[in-house]
Amino acid sequence: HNVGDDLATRPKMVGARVRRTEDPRLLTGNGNYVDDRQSAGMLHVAFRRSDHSHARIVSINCEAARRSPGVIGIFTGADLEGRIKPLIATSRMANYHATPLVALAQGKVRYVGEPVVAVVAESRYLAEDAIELIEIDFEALPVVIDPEAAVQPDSPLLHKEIGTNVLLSREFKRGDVDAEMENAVVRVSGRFRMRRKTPLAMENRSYVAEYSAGQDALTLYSATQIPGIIRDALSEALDMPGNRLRVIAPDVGGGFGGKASLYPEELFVTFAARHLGRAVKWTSDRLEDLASTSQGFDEIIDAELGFDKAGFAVALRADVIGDVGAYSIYPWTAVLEPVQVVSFLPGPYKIQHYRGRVRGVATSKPPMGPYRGVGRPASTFVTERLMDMAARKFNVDPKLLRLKNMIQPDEFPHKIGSGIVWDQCSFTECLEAACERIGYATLRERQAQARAEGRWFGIGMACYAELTGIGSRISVAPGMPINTGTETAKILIDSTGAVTVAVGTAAHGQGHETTFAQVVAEHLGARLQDIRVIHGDSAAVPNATGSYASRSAVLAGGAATLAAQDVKEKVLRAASHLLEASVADLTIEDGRIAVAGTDRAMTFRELARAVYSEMGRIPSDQREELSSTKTYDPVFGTAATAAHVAVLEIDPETYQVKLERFLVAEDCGKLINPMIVDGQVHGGVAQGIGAALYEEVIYNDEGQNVTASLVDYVVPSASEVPSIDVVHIEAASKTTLGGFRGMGEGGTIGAPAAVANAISDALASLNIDVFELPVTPERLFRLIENAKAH
Ligand code: MCN
Ligand code: SMO
Repeated sequence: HNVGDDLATRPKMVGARVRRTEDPRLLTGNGNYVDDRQSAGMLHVAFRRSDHSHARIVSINCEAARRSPGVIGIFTGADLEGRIKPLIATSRMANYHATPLVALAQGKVRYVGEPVVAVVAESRYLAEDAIELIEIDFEALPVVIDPEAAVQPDSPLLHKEIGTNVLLSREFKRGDVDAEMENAVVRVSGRFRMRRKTPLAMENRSYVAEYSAGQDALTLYSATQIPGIIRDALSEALDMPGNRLRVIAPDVGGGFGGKASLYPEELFVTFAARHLGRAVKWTSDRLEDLASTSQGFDEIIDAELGFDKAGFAVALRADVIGDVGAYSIYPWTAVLEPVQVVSFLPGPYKIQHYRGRVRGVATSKPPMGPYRGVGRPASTFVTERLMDMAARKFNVDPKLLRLKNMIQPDEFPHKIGSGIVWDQCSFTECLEAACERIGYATLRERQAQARAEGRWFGIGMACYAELTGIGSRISVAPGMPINTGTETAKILIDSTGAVTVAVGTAAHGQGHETTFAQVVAEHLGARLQDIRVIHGDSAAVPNATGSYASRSAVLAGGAATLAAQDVKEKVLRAASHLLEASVADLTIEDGRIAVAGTDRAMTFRELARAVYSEMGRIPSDQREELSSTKTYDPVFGTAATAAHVAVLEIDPETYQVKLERFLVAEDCGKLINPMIVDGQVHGGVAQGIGAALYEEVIYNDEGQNVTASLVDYVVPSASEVPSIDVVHIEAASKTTLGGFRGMGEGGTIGAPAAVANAISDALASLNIDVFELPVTPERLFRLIENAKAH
C-alpha cells in the first residue's frame, strides 16, 4: 500500500515526493511575516486589557495617558460605537444565542485579557508606557468559571440580556437508547474530561493595516488562516466595498485553528489605519497570545456504551458540557467545537441506538474557537477509551472488538447515529495495516514478558473518521454568515510562458505552494519550476475563504484541477493553429507542446509569445487569454480515516511516561505529496501527544490564567515525541474531484486517545483507567497512588 512502491506506474506529479518549494525560503530566514513589514510613518498599538474576569467598567480615565510622549490616539469601546459595526456569528441552530463581536469592551468585561482600551503611538514602547497611565475603575461582578456551576439556574450570568449561560444546546437521537442500554449485557461508562488547550503557534498573532487616503483603500496584512473571510467581515464591519479592502496573509508561522477567526485587535488595527490615515501595526507578545487567542477542547463528557452478549455495541449515550468561554467566536460560533463532539462520538462503529446531548456554556475565559481536530480529539478519546474498557470486560483483544464493531468495507455509505454519512472508508483496512506494520502480536508477547517482570508496558490504539473537504451542502457551521463550501482557483499563463496559480486558501505550514503546483503541473503539463502559487491574498481570486477544516487539498486542489484542465484546452487550441495540427494530435508534457509522431514542438514560452505578441499568427476572433478561473464545490465532502497505535512504558519509580513508538495508518485518499502528508501527520501527532500528556490552560477560581507563559503551558519538544511511522492506505475518494481526502488535522484526532489507552493498558494491573486529559505527571501520580492505596 505504500505510495512510493508504485510511483513508476503513476502520473508524474500527483503522488510524487516533491520537496517543499517553500522550505529554502523559510529555512534560510527569508520568510516574510506580518511583523517584518515596515512602512513609512507606521504607528503602533498597545492594548490595555482587563485584569478582571467579570466586571462592569465604571469609568476610564485616559487623561495622563493622552499627555504621554508619542501618543497619537486613545480609544475605548464607547469611542468605537457607530464606527465599527458589531459582527454577529449567526447560526441556523435552534437554542443558540449569538454574542456580538466588538473591538473593545463595551460596558463590561468577561475575561482576563479582553481588550478594553487601545493606545496608538509612534512606537510600541511609547504605546506600552501610555497604557500604564490609564486608570480603569472596575466594579467586580461574580465570576463564572466552572461550566457545571454556570448551567445552574442560580448561577450569575455573563450575558444578562441572553438570560442564561447556556449559549447552545442540542440533542442527536436515533433509536431507543435507554431501552437498549437496559438490555445490554456489558456496559462501560465514565465521566471524561478534556482540559482546555491553546492552539499554540510559533508566530504570535500580528496585524498591519495600511491605508491609502487617495484611493480610500485599506490593505490588512494579517497572520491569519482566513484572509478571504476577514476581508468579507471587514467589509461589513467598516462598511467598505470589498474592492477597496484587501487582506493578505503573507508567510504565517502556524495557526492550528487559533488564526482561523476574526479578532478584536484585527478589527481595531484596520479601523485605526483608516481613521488616522497611517499604517498601524500590532504584534502580540506571548503573554497576550496565551491570554487572548481563542482556546480549544474543553469538555466534560458523561458517556456510556452498551454491548450485547455477542460483543456488538448496541447503544451509546452521552451528555456533553462544553466550556465555550465568554463569547461566541466569529464566524464559526460557539457551536463549532462542542457540537462536533456529539456529532462524532459514534465514530467508525455501527451503533444503532444513540443519544448525544450537548450544552455549550459561557464562562469568563477567552472564547473557545477551532483547534486542530475540532471536537474529534475529545469524541475519539471517549469512544476509544470505552472500547478498551469493554474489551477488558469481555476479556478480548481490543483490536478484535474494534474490528467486529466497525462498519465493514461493504457497508458504505453508512449513516451514524448523529446523522453524519461516511462515504467509503478504510476503517478495518487502517487498523489491520497499523497492527501488521507495528508487529502487534509480537508487541503483546513483549508486554506479557514485561508484565512478568513487573514493568508497566502499554499498547494503545485509536481509530476514527473525520469529515473533510466539506462542500456547500454541509457547511462547517450551518447558517453562519459566510459560505465556506467552495473555493476558487485562477490560472494564468503570462507572456513569458510562466504559470501563475492563485487560490483562495491560505497555507500557514501545509506546503500548498508545492502541492498545488504539483496538481497544476499534472493537469496542465507545465514544468514545476514554471509554476508559482499565490495564496492568502483576498484580491487574487473573486471569492476566497482560507485554510481550515482540512479542506484545501479537496477544495483548492479541485478548483486548481478544473482551471488547469480548462487552460490546457486553450493551450491546445492555440498550439493547433501555431503547429498546424489538430488538437487530437497534440501532447503536452514538461512545458512543451508537441505534434505526436513528428519533431514539431514548441515551449510554453514560445506559445505565449505568439498568443500575446504575434498578432497575425492566430485569427483574432480565436485568440484567447491563456487563463481560467474555476470554483469547485464538493457539495458534501469526504471522510478520512486512520488508526493510531502508541507504545509506551511507565517508569515504576518516577512514573515518567516514555513513548517508545507511534504508528499511524491513514487513508487520505489519493495522495498529492506523500512526504507532505507524512509531515502533517508527524506535526498533528505531536500536538495530540501534547493534548494527552502536557498541555492545559488553567484558570484559577478568580478566572486568572495561571499558565500564561511557556514555562507553565508545556508543549512537547523533539525529545518527548518519538519517531512516528506513517502507513498510507490510498483509497481514492469517489465523492471528490481527484479522489483527495483532507488530512491536516488527523494526527491530533487519534493521538490523545491512543496515548490514554496505552497508559491505561500499561497500568491494567492497578485497574487504572484514564478519564482525564492531559495525564500530567501530577495526575498520573495521583492515579497511581490512589490505586495503590485501594
Ligand atoms: N495533502 C496531500 N494529499 C492529500 C491530502 C492533503 O498531499 N490527499 C496535502 C495538501 O495538499 C496540503 C496538506 O497535505 O499541502 C494538508 O492538506 P489538507 O488536509 O487539505 O489541510 P489544509 O491544507 O486545509 O490545512 C488545514 C489543516 C488544519 S484545519 C489545521 S488546524 C492545521 C493543519 O492543517 N494547522 C497547521 N496542519 C498544519 N500544519 C502546520 N504546519 N501548521 C498549522 O497551523
Ligand atoms: S482547527 Mo483547523 O484551522 O480547522
